[in-house]
Amino acid sequence: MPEPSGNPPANQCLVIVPAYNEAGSVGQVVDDLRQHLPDADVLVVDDGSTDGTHRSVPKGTRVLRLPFNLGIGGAMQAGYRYALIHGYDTALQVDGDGQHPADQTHKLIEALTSTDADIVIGSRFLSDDPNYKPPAARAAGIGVVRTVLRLLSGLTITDCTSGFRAANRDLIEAFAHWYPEDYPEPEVILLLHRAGFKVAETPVLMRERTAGQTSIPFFKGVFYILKVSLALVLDLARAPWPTQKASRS
Ligand SMILES: Nc1nc2c(ncn2[C@@H]2O[C@H](COP(=O)(O)OP(=O)(O)OP(=O)(O)O)[C@@H](O)[C@H]2O)c(=O)[nH]1
Ligand SMILES: [Mg+2]
Repeated sequence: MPEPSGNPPANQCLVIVPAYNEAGSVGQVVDDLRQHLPDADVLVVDDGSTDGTHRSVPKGTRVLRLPFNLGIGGAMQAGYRYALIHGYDTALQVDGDGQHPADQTHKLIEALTSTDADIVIGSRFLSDDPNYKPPAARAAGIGVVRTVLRLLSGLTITDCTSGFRAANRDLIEAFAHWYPEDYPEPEVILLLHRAGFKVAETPVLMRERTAGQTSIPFFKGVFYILKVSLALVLDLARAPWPTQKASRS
């Protein structure tokens, strides 16, 4: 892809919607985003879907169709690459399965712009929501990853697997060049923290995916926990990434 050029528009926000076989939900996700964030642009990253996801995206919405399935990390990196090239200042991540209500996006943006955080993560565990609780096995798995992350970094991020996030321009630049693969969300937190970036959380409401299949059934969930925990330990051996914040400012 070409490097950024020209004079990009200032103060713009891109909502990146990763979608893999989300034909049943992505249309509503985009409509809701347009209603609640009329000034933001929306980019659906169709990650090699085989169910015609791109045809369910409302007309006039940007769609980046990847020729084959890269996985969530590759899909996110592609979205951030788009954000960098087109000069966006803020990027939001909103899943294409309907779990992240558009009316909660303001909380992320507010937390990002009113604090010194470089990335804000929407946490379902910080909000007292009578209508939605993640399944017990999923909550327990997230608890294990949270504990590993805390032991390795000292950081407590309650919803460390949440993909509902807002990132600033520095991180758009960093993520455009590299993003962890496979189950990337907890690794991103550890790597950013080690590099001196500020990771914050804010309470949000979430809900069940509105259509489609979970990608993490029980046994895959156990594998996920082991794999992510090992990846986090190995990340301690990496050079801090992205380029340390102190040397950028
Ligand atoms: N699973 C999976 N999701 C992808 C991929 N590429 C993009 N995505 C999107 O990434 C988002 C998060 O994936 P989900 O499968 O919803 O993961 P999750 O929210 O942790 O788990 P459940 O919603 O409970 O299944 C969704 O919008 C997916 O459509 C991929 O290769 N695999
Ligand atoms: Mg989901």
